[in-house]
Amino acid sequence: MEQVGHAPYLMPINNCPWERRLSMRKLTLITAIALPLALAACGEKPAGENETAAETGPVAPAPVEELGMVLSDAVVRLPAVPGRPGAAYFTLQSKRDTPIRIASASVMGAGEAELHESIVEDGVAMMASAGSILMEPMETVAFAPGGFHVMLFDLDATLVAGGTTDLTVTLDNGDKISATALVIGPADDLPGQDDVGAMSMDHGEMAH
Ligand SMILES: [Cu+2]
Repeated sequence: MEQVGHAPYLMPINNCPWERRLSMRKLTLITAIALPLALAACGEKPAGENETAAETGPVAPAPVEELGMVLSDAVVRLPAVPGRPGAAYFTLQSKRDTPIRIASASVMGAGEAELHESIVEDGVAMMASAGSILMEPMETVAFAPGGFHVMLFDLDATLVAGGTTDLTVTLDNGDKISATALVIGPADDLPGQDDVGAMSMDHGEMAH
Protein backbone atom coordinates (compact mmCIF):
# COMPACT_ATOMS: atom_id res chain seq x y z
CA MET A 1 0.00 0.00 0.00
CA GLU A 2 1.39 3.30 -0.98
CA GLN A 3 2.10 5.73 1.80
CA VAL A 4 0.11 8.91 1.56
CA GLY A 5 0.32 12.15 3.43
CA HIS A 6 3.12 14.61 3.76
CA ALA A 7 6.45 13.76 2.21
CA PRO A 8 9.32 14.17 4.66
CA TYR A 9 10.64 17.32 3.09
CA LEU A 10 9.81 20.92 3.68
CA MET A 11 11.17 23.91 1.89
CA PRO A 12 11.28 27.49 2.96
CA ILE A 13 8.65 29.43 1.11
CA ASN A 14 11.24 31.80 -0.26
CA ASN A 15 12.06 29.01 -2.67
CA CYS A 16 8.55 29.67 -3.89
CA PRO A 17 8.66 33.44 -4.41
CA TRP A 18 5.20 33.81 -5.91
CA GLU A 19 3.66 32.16 -2.86
CA ARG A 20 5.33 34.60 -0.50
CA ARG A 21 4.30 37.51 -2.64
CA LEU A 22 0.77 36.19 -2.98
CA SER A 23 0.24 35.97 0.73
CA MET A 24 1.00 39.67 0.93
CA ARG A 25 -1.22 40.33 -2.04
CA LYS A 26 -4.14 38.40 -0.67
CA LEU A 27 -5.51 41.34 1.30
CA THR A 28 -5.29 43.55 -1.74
CA LEU A 29 -6.96 40.90 -3.82
CA ILE A 30 -9.77 40.37 -1.35
CA THR A 31 -10.37 44.11 -1.17
CA ALA A 32 -10.48 44.37 -4.94
CA ILE A 33 -13.02 41.58 -5.16
CA ALA A 34 -15.11 42.48 -2.13
CA LEU A 35 -15.76 46.00 -3.35
CA PRO A 36 -17.52 45.18 -6.63
CA LEU A 37 -19.44 42.39 -4.89
CA ALA A 38 -20.57 44.81 -2.21
CA LEU A 39 -21.70 47.23 -4.87
CA ALA A 40 -23.58 44.50 -6.68
CA ALA A 41 -25.23 43.51 -3.43
CA CYS A 42 -26.65 47.02 -3.16
CA GLY A 43 -28.94 46.18 -6.07
CA GLU A 44 -27.14 48.35 -8.59
CA LYS A 45 -26.49 45.34 -10.82
CA PRO A 46 -28.83 42.51 -9.84
CA ALA A 47 -27.28 39.70 -11.90
CA GLY A 48 -24.02 41.25 -12.96
CA GLU A 49 -21.44 39.71 -10.62
CA ASN A 50 -19.64 37.89 -13.36
CA GLU A 51 -19.53 40.91 -15.59
CA THR A 52 -18.29 43.03 -12.73
CA ALA A 53 -15.51 40.57 -11.97
CA ALA A 54 -14.57 40.40 -15.63
CA GLU A 55 -13.90 44.11 -15.67
CA THR A 56 -11.29 43.79 -12.95
CA GLY A 57 -9.27 40.88 -14.32
CA PRO A 58 -9.06 37.87 -16.60
CA VAL A 59 -12.10 35.66 -17.05
CA ALA A 60 -11.93 32.12 -15.74
CA PRO A 61 -12.79 29.40 -18.27
CA ALA A 62 -16.11 27.62 -17.81
CA PRO A 63 -16.33 24.75 -15.31
CA VAL A 64 -16.16 21.20 -16.63
CA GLU A 65 -18.24 18.38 -15.16
CA GLU A 66 -16.98 14.89 -15.80
CA LEU A 67 -17.22 11.62 -13.89
CA GLY A 68 -19.16 13.16 -11.03
CA MET A 69 -16.56 15.87 -10.47
CA VAL A 70 -16.73 19.57 -11.34
CA LEU A 71 -13.41 21.24 -12.19
CA SER A 72 -13.49 25.02 -12.31
CA ASP A 73 -11.35 28.15 -11.93
CA ALA A 74 -8.30 26.46 -13.46
CA VAL A 75 -5.44 28.94 -13.65
CA VAL A 76 -1.71 28.61 -14.39
CA ARG A 77 0.46 31.37 -12.99
CA LEU A 78 3.78 31.90 -14.71
CA PRO A 79 6.88 32.51 -12.57
CA ALA A 80 8.29 36.00 -12.12
CA VAL A 81 11.70 34.67 -13.14
CA PRO A 82 11.80 32.52 -16.28
CA GLY A 83 13.11 29.05 -15.56
CA ARG A 84 11.65 28.96 -12.05
CA PRO A 85 8.59 26.85 -11.25
CA GLY A 86 5.08 28.13 -11.91
CA ALA A 87 1.91 27.26 -10.03
CA ALA A 88 -1.57 26.04 -10.92
CA TYR A 89 -4.80 26.59 -9.03
CA PHE A 90 -8.29 25.19 -9.44
CA THR A 91 -11.45 24.25 -7.60
CA LEU A 92 -12.65 20.65 -7.61
CA GLN A 93 -16.11 19.71 -6.43
CA SER A 94 -17.10 16.11 -5.80
CA LYS A 95 -20.65 15.11 -6.58
CA ARG A 96 -19.89 11.52 -5.64
CA ASP A 97 -21.38 9.61 -2.74
CA THR A 98 -18.10 7.90 -1.88
CA PRO A 99 -14.74 9.40 -0.83
CA ILE A 100 -12.05 9.81 -3.45
CA ARG A 101 -8.47 11.06 -3.46
CA ILE A 102 -6.76 13.51 -5.77
CA ALA A 103 -3.64 11.60 -6.77
CA SER A 104 -1.93 14.05 -9.12
CA ALA A 105 -2.38 16.91 -11.50
CA SER A 106 -0.74 17.79 -14.78
CA VAL A 107 -0.62 20.78 -17.07
CA MET A 108 0.08 20.74 -20.78
CA GLY A 109 3.31 22.68 -21.29
CA ALA A 110 4.73 21.81 -17.88
CA GLY A 111 7.22 18.96 -17.75
CA GLU A 112 6.36 18.04 -14.19
CA ALA A 113 3.69 18.90 -11.64
CA GLU A 114 3.55 18.24 -7.89
CA LEU A 115 0.71 18.67 -5.40
CA HIS A 116 1.93 21.07 -2.71
CA GLU A 117 0.47 22.61 0.38
CA SER A 118 1.48 25.91 1.95
CA ILE A 119 1.68 25.63 5.71
CA VAL A 120 2.96 27.69 8.62
CA GLU A 121 5.36 25.97 11.04
CA ASP A 122 6.77 27.84 14.03
CA GLY A 123 5.58 31.04 12.44
CA VAL A 124 7.47 30.36 9.22
CA ALA A 125 5.61 29.91 5.96
CA MET A 126 6.73 26.69 4.29
CA MET A 127 5.42 24.35 1.70
CA ALA A 128 5.40 20.60 1.55
CA SER A 129 4.27 17.84 -0.73
CA ALA A 130 0.56 17.36 -0.14
CA GLY A 131 0.59 13.64 -0.91
CA SER A 132 -2.80 12.52 -2.15
CA ILE A 133 -5.71 14.68 -1.05
CA LEU A 134 -8.88 13.17 0.38
CA MET A 135 -12.23 14.44 -0.86
CA GLU A 136 -15.24 13.38 1.14
CA PRO A 137 -18.56 12.87 -0.68
CA MET A 138 -19.92 16.17 -2.00
CA GLU A 139 -16.85 18.04 -0.76
CA THR A 140 -15.23 20.95 -2.62
CA VAL A 141 -11.47 21.44 -2.44
CA ALA A 142 -9.92 24.73 -3.48
CA PHE A 143 -6.36 24.89 -4.76
CA ALA A 144 -5.54 28.51 -4.08
CA PRO A 145 -2.68 30.75 -2.92
CA GLY A 146 -1.91 30.04 0.73
CA GLY A 147 -3.21 26.46 0.65
CA PHE A 148 -3.02 23.59 -1.79
CA HIS A 149 -1.38 24.40 -5.09
CA VAL A 150 0.19 22.56 -7.98
CA MET A 151 3.85 23.38 -8.48
CA LEU A 152 4.83 23.30 -12.13
CA PHE A 153 8.34 22.58 -13.34
CA ASP A 154 9.99 22.74 -16.76
CA LEU A 155 7.54 25.18 -18.29
CA ASP A 156 7.80 25.46 -22.04
CA ALA A 157 7.39 28.50 -24.25
CA THR A 158 3.84 27.56 -25.28
CA LEU A 159 2.62 28.90 -21.92
CA VAL A 160 2.12 32.64 -22.32
CA ALA A 161 0.12 35.07 -20.21
CA GLY A 162 -3.34 35.60 -21.65
CA GLY A 163 -3.35 32.18 -23.30
CA THR A 164 -4.85 28.90 -22.19
CA THR A 165 -3.67 25.36 -21.62
CA ASP A 166 -5.13 22.07 -20.42
CA LEU A 167 -5.10 21.10 -16.75
CA THR A 168 -5.87 17.51 -15.79
CA VAL A 169 -6.61 16.17 -12.31
CA THR A 170 -6.11 12.43 -11.80
CA LEU A 171 -7.96 10.62 -9.01
CA ASP A 172 -6.60 7.62 -7.17
CA ASN A 173 -8.86 5.28 -9.13
CA GLY A 174 -7.35 6.55 -12.38
CA ASP A 175 -10.25 8.82 -13.37
CA LYS A 176 -9.07 11.99 -15.12
CA ILE A 177 -10.91 15.32 -15.25
CA SER A 178 -9.58 17.96 -17.63
CA ALA A 179 -10.44 21.61 -18.04
CA THR A 180 -9.09 24.61 -19.87
CA ALA A 181 -6.81 26.68 -17.65
CA LEU A 182 -6.22 30.37 -18.10
CA VAL A 183 -2.52 31.29 -18.16
CA ILE A 184 -1.75 34.47 -16.22
CA GLY A 185 1.41 36.44 -15.64
CA PRO A 186 3.21 36.57 -12.28
CA ALA A 187 1.60 39.92 -11.37
CA ASP A 188 -1.93 39.13 -12.59
CA ASP A 189 -4.75 38.56 -10.14
CA LEU A 190 -6.53 35.23 -10.15
CA PRO A 191 -10.00 35.47 -11.63
CA GLY A 192 -13.03 34.45 -9.58
CA GLN A 193 -11.20 34.09 -6.27
CA ASP A 194 -13.73 35.18 -3.70
CA ASP A 195 -13.38 32.11 -1.51
CA VAL A 196 -9.68 31.40 -1.35
CA GLY A 197 -7.11 30.91 1.32
CA ALA A 198 -8.22 30.28 4.87
CA MET A 199 -11.25 28.27 3.85
CA SER A 200 -9.15 25.71 2.04
CA MET A 201 -6.94 25.17 5.08
CA ASP A 202 -9.36 22.87 6.88
CA HIS A 203 -8.58 20.21 4.30
CA GLY A 204 -4.97 20.31 5.37
CA GLU A 205 -4.93 17.95 8.31
CA MET A 206 -4.54 14.49 6.87
CA ALA A 207 -4.80 11.98 9.68
CA HIS A 208 -2.12 9.48 8.74
CU1 LIG B 1 4.84 24.83 -3.90
